[in-house]
Amino acid sequence: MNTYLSSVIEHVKVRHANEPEFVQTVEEVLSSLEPVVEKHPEYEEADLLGRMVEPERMFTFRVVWEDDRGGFHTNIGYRCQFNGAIGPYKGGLRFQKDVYPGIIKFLGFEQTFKNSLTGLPIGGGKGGSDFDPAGKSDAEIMRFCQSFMQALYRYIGPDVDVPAGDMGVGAREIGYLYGEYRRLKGAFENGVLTGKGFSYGGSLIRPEATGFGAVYYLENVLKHEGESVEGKTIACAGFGNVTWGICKKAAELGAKVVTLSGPDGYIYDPDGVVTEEKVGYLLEMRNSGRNKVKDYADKFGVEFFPGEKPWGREVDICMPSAMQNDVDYRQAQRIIVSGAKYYIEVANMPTTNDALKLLMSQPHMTVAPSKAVNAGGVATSALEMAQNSERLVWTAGEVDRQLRQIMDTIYKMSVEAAAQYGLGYDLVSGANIAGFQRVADAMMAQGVF
Ligand code: 2IT
Repeated sequence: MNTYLSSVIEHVKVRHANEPEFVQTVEEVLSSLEPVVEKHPEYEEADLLGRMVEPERMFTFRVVWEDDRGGFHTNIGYRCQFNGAIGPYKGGLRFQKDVYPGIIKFLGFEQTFKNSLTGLPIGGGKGGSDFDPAGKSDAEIMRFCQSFMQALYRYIGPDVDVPAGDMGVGAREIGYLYGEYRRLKGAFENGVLTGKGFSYGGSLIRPEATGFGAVYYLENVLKHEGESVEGKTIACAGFGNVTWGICKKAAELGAKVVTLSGPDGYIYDPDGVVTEEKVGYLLEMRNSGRNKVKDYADKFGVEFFPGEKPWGREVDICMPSAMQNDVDYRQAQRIIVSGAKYYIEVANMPTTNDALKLLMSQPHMTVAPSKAVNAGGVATSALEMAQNSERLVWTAGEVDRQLRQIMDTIYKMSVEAAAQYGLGYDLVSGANIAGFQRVADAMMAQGVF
């Protein structure tokens, strides 16, 4: 490997030795950039890569909240402002008990490339807390969000850093966070957060956008092979907001999602999660806070596989849409044997690096990377920001049209970037290169810091 690239990776491995997820994403992205770095010696002269792998800044703060019995609890909050070269920092907040700096950094790094791919003016950021929302009452969630924002508000703003939701943070949490921000600032600056409710500046289609965008991207992939979504079977993971959007759009286009998963196992529904009742039930499962996919099996009388993952089920398309490192080497082997032709990442970094390499080496398979496939979510967040700054509300049709166009462009840019560097039809490297290029140009133009 190029000596400059390998020295940057070595530095990251040493400096972030206790943050394996962050090291993993840096290795994956940087190894794609080899032909670019070879062609541009000026990047090494300006230590561009060495600068890109360090967040511009990162805050940690204490978040104390009171439970319903009057007990106090202390969590840690984070906000990582990873790269602001092409726009205000933008990215979600994750509330989950495993959150630690390595998770926030890997998500912030991925977000920088993803946001660049959207073609919109948004830099990369991410935040969250090790707060576990499971089993908390509505009042507890509200007090936690208020306390979290009391610390966060001084670091964010519509032109500075614009958080949104991620795992554990949906419209309810965004509402409480925004209410506290407004109270502290004494101003209706609703462009400070996205994923808001429609009544106070949220965008139509934002709830659906990540899942819809993933299916629009998939349509491009299938078209390339002379196929279409209609009639296809899809294995999904998780049952949250993103999976809900995929089920909804897939059903609309005549395809069916046949698996869902949760921390407790997975379900197999041969008829597909296609009816309004079934798709709607995913929202109920999420709102119940139980975090059990078995509830779906109980309600609709389908099979439940405790403690197992859906990978290896015979389907046309795998869309891991739950969380990072869901598919490891062994799961990837099962997918290959199952005969699935399309591996479309949806969750952020759902595949370990060795599993990703294995899948990409299969001549009968097409692999698409999450930073391109799930970019419709944040792209629609940027459309929400545009509406907020214009003091306008766009129709669902208008937002959906723009979302589709953005996804088509991301696909096309990825294909072209890989071809330009002689890599052939490689959607993974293409997305890394195309996302990198815009941030690199902006950083080179803005001087060394
Ligand atoms: O991973 C992601 O892109 C998100 N969680 C959405 C971020 C956003 O700002 O809408």
